[in-house]
Amino acid sequence: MIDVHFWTTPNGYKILLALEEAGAAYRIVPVNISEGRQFEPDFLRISPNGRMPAIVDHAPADGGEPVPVFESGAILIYLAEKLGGLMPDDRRSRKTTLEWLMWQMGGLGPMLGQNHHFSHYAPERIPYAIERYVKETSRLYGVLDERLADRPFIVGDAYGIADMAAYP
Ligand SMILES: N[C@@H](CCC(=O)N[C@@H](CS)C(=O)NCC(=O)O)C(=O)O
Repeated sequence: MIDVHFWTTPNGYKILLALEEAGAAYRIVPVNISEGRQFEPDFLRISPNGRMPAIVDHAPADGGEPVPVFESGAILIYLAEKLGGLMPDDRRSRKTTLEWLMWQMGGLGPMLGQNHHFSHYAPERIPYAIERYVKETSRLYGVLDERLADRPFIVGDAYGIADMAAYP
């Protein structure tokens, strides 16, 4: 059984997409981030950065102690390696999957996060920040559009963890 420490955010949904796609058994452990549950000591032992999602694999492949994993990209790779079928096996396609997963983790996710923050939640309106992140969001969407112009999925012809990271 895999515990998914989850709240209803794009990073959280990445993990549910992977588990559902693989048909894996999992249990949701809610982490209500608007109540600050991500800073509770029990959760910080699993996810030291105080952010969800995180998982705990209670049946790891080596039969040892439960395995905690934090950071959605690391969780997707862990699940792909454990469950199979979520990432291509050949080295070249695997390399491409990791490139696009890192692109999402380092670019698309954080930049859209900043965009939404400055456009919708910031206590004061800062035109420079709004313009910067709206422009960067637009550029990143352009990169993704270009990538998907002639293929159904980000890597090859199979739905995989790069798509699961980018979609939410
Ligand atoms: N790089 C992290 C980002 C996780 C993240 O930002 N999680 C947000 C929700 S989507 C969170 O826990 N926010 C709580 C807070 O900001 O205190 C990942 O991909 O797992």
